[in-house]
Amino acid sequence: MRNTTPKAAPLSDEFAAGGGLLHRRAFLRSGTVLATSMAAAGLTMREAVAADGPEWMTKQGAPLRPYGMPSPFEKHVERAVLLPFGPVADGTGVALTPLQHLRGTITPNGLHFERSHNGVPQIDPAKHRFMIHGMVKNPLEFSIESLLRYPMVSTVCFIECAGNSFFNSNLFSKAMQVPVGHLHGLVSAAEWTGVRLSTLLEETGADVDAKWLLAEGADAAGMSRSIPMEKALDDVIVALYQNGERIRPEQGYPMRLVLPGYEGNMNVKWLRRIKVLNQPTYTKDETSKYTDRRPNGKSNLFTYTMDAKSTITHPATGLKMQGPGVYEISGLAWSGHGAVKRVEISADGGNSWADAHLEEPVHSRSLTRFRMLWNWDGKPTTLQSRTIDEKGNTQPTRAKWSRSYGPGQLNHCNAIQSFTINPDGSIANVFI
Ligand SMILES: Nc1nc2c(c(=O)[nH]1)N[C@H]1C(S)=C(S)[C@@H](COP(=O)(O)O)O[C@H]1N2
Ligand SMILES: [Mo]
Repeated sequence: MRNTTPKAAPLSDEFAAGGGLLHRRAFLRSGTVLATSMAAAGLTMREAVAADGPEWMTKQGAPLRPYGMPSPFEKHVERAVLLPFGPVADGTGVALTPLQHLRGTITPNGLHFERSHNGVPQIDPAKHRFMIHGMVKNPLEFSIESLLRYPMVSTVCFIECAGNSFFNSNLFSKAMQVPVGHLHGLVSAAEWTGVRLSTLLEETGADVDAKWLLAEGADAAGMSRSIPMEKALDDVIVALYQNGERIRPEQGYPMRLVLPGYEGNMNVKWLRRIKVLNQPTYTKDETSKYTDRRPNGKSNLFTYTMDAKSTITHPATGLKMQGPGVYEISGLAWSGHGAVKRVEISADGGNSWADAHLEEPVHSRSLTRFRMLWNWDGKPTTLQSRTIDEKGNTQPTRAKWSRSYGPGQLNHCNAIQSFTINPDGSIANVFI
């Protein structure tokens, strides 16, 4: 993020809301210059071009290689690995997407977040089998080779862990000062390609009163969840490809379920079987875990859809301001209910709001990039964003979200994220 000094102060009609939020046209009018002036460096353009080229123009570059890797100068761009039980259980935990270092809407495969309950199994695709059994007419076993012969579909969607944003949940009474990737990086988006689950269920056939499925993974956690038949027949994919290449081991190689919009936990990785049933199974992952505490002490079961949500990623914790001036605020918005319709930004702690620009295409149930121009006057300022999705869902303040659940509630936190920009350029996570 670079600061710029506008040549002209914004006109009053260029402000979109309080705290310095600007309409997009203000950037053009201000004649903002982001680059270094060559005149200031004492060079004419002719002298600068005639001077010796950079060092890397003087020798042959690195040889061609079979699989590309990021530049060594980007080493700091990596997932944050958090192991709640320490190194004794290093397959249990999360690896969070570094949102503060990414500017697009699709997560590179090496940076897709990971949530695993008992490590990543190394599965030989030649030996892997996927079964559909239970209340079906024709139980079937599929090899990867056979699955690759079915007609495929692709869906661009996010996967979000129900526990995403846990640092802002009722587990914490104080806002944690960690990068935005730690705060909200249990969400990633990819283009998933595979076979519709409905295509495979058509082949096995299902009894008329079969209303539920049990999906189980081939990891040491044997992670399993119940899935309503209605969702299975609607848009669930048995995915084999992630952004065009075969799914990464961390994401479920050689195959996983993708349930667009539903909580991450149900997207069973390393999928080995689906049992067709007439009732849910009440597995450990849908009873002791992934249930929601109500204020009255009871719990909600089967809260599938991930709510409308957003976070600013630039500027955000993990980054630093470069002085007063014009910045582009940018961030990510999403909703498990459908497409993001609007994103509003506030630069005065929620007193006034203005619509951000949404980057096209806006995919239903995927990450949408929003942008808004902002003139920071160098004073303490609190930035917020809130999504309004196509069904009218939006985000509560953190105080309201916190009250609507019981103590210790961790999952499904879609509270508005607030970042305070301090005069020294530091950025803080704050609870409002
Ligand atoms: N078999 C199996 N599937 C699993 C898990 C697991 O530990 N084992 N973790 C679940 C959880 S809690 C989430 S949030 C998503 C995470 O998917 P990702 O690691 O590809 O981001 O996978 C789900 N599927
Ligand atoms: Mo999760």
